[in-house]
Amino acid sequence: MNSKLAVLALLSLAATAANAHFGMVIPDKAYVTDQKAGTVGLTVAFAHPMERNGMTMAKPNAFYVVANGKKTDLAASLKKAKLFGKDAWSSSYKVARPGVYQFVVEPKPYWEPAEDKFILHYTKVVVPAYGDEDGWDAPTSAKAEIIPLTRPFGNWAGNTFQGKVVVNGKPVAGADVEIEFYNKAGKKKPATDYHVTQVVKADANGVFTYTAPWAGWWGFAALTDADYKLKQDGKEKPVEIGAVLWTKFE
Ligand SMILES: [Cu+2]
Repeated sequence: MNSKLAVLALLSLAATAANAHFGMVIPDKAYVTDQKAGTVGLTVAFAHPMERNGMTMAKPNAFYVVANGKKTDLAASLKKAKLFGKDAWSSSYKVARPGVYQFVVEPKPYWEPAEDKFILHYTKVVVPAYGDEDGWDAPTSAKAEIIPLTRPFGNWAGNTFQGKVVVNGKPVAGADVEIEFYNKAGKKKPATDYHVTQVVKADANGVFTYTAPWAGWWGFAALTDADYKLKQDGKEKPVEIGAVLWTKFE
């Protein structure tokens, strides 16, 4: 390869690195406080939230809510929607009782030719209702998840958030955690490509720490390699398992 091509190849590698994919499940309200406005609308998507690029999301394998120790299947509530011009999903759920509602999406594995692998982001958001706040750190049944160590709601911009990365019920030491702001209105302009995605590592116990600099929805994606492969065009390919948590800072 001549040097110009080499530089171009490096540039395209750099572009993918700065450009993280996130499973998304974003409620239209972060807290339910009023019975008259007890319905939560949800956007379910796969996107680059800081750069506002969508990716086409197939119908998820599973979508459910866990609250008061009970899991309720919401797959039938999913409707086609768009985010950043690409196929996404929407849902709505009427919250009738006090509780802490964990909405969980298990997508279909997404084939990413640029990275020669599948991406599978187990994604959740935690919405408290009517003053209840018990059980915000309860595990769901997802294969991979971030167990919050900081209550994942009612935080201020500038608060520090901690979570534990867990796959198959076990903490993942040293997991890479990518963090992005949901730049919904496009008002945040990253200073450089390096600023698009913030990166921290989990410690030996799978615990990571991040301080959100400004208000809004922030996504935390803990990335691990699956212990299995999936076939694409007859060849076995690696699978990136992401445990994603969205939380809002005010
Ligand atoms: Cu992508």
